[in-house]
Amino acid sequence: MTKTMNSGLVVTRHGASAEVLAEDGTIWSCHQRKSKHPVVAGDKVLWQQGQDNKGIIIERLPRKNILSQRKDHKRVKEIAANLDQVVIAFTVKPRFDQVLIDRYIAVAEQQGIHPVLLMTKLDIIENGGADEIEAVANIYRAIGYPVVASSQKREAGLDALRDILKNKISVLVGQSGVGKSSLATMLLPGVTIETAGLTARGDQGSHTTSSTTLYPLPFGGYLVDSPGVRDFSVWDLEADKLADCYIEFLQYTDSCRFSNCRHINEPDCAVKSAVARKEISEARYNSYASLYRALTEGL
Ligand SMILES: Nc1nc2c(ncn2[C@@H]2O[C@H](COP(=O)(O)OP(=O)(O)OP(=O)(O)O)[C@@H](O)[C@H]2O)c(=O)[nH]1
Ligand SMILES: [Mg+2]
Ligand SMILES: [Zn+2]
Repeated sequence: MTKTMNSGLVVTRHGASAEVLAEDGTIWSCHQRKSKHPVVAGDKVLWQQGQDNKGIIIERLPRKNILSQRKDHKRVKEIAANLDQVVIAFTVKPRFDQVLIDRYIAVAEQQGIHPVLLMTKLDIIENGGADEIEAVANIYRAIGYPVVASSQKREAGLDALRDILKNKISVLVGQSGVGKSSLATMLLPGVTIETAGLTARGDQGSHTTSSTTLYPLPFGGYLVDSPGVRDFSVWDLEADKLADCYIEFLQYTDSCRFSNCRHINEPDCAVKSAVARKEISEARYNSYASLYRALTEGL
């Protein structure tokens, strides 16, 4: 007797086994053979029932996109697949890092995934740093990216977040400790994701969330919570496509003197002129230049 082939959505993976959400809403622990393409949260798969109430992943279906980080020259770490949105969480504590935001945006744009910015811990921001962080938020609003301000502690910004996440597949990313899992827990009745205070993490600021996991949202759509990053100097990006990922540069790039202008030190660069006229944010341009150098120097 041939076994029925089922379709499913990968919830999380640990080594050779993955949790798969079946169409009837049940979750199956499935084995994946080594020879097959490894799956990550968000992957669509075909699977069959095996022994011991477990499943076997037969095939990973083609991906719409994949969010990944390059660990070094050889290794790429895949985070999640088939995403509509990357929700980039940022705040003043543990540390504000605009270049990290721009790296996530660039990776998302390169994969055709919509970036959304999520300011967290508003209650802390209001005690210091509010003006600077609001100025940063306005840079992204001006480019056209949605920015949601939130506080898990005050339960603020949750309706705006629900509106953005509704009926979409979104992944929460950002530095470790910005409060991703805390907010995800607020949106998921009956689910508690482990979170930890910054002091409990020690000097190294260890990650609390250790695996990337997909959760069905009660109002429609899915949210993937991922372990935060501390620092990633290298990303899975192509240097010569980087300018295309800075969407506010696009209206200028055709006017550069050289058609292959890198917008670094070429004469008559329309992007740099726009920065001088303050039509492009200097902070965004600087992050472009530093990321371009990092990618070409192979750091
Ligand atoms: N004051 C305040 N603290 C918050 C808020 N949101 C989260 N925290 C605290 O920040 C700390 C880190 O929160 P987590 O949700 O574990 O952070 P995370 O981004 O998931 O961290 P990783 O899993 O390591 O990536 C916890 O102590 C939370 O209680 C907030 O809105 N206000
Ligand atoms: Mg977490
Ligand atoms: Zn140029």
